[in-house]
Amino acid sequence: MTRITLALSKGRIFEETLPLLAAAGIHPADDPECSRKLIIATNRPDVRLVIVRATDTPTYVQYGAADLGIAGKDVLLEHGNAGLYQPLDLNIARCRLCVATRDDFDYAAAVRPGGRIRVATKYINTAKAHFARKSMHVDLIKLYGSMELAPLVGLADAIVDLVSTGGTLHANGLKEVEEIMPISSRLIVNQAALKLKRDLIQPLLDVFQNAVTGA
Ligand code: PRT
Ligand code: MG
Repeated sequence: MTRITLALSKGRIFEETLPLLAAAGIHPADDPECSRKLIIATNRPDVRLVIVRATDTPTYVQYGAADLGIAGKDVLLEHGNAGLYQPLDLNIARCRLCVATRDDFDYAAAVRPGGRIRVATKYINTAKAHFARKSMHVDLIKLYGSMELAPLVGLADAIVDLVSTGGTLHANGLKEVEEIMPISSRLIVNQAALKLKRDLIQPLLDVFQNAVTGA
């Protein structure tokens, strides 16, 4: 039997994907928030889910360990598009990628062409490109989480991070000084799988497309 594997991260992407799966008649057998299983069966014997770290989703799909996946544009920009077909913006897990500083930092004075700024982020490639467009020198410091701490303890002048409600920035005395881009999650498909398993994958793409456009 031909079978397809969909890679998802638990948390907001899993939660917001459930209605799309339901529209395709696919219902997971376990909830990854409760179960420790990493491979989750569904009501359809030819569809299974694998639960991966959000930043690892493109890697599983690129190598064909998963046929499809759902990942944030933030993650995809850092990963690159090698081996991935990106047919659909699912418009879920929306937020924005921003520059933020301490409330008392003069960002307007810092962002002049030729200026220099120290930025902590997990989005090194995207941040580098952003400040290069502004003709600024940037010293980038790679972090893996809790970026909001960096400006508070003098590790960096600014952070590049995702903002949704703004509550985390506010709680830490930070302010959003620039939006880099809006972010949502995209469906990604392994290019070889799309050719070899088209009869299983294409109907899923069609249902997702209709669910997204409200058709
Ligand atoms: O959490 P973990 O370290 O395991 O991994 P992850 O953060 O990579 O995964 P997850 O599940 O938290 O995020 C998966 C995807 O959801 C991201 O790649 C984004 O595309 C998307 N997304 C949408 C968000 C947010 N909204 C979001 N608000 N990802 C993270 N956040 C964080 C943000 O980094 C900040 O720390 O939430 C905090 C800000 O939220 P507000 O509401 O206080 O502004
Ligand atoms: Mg997170």
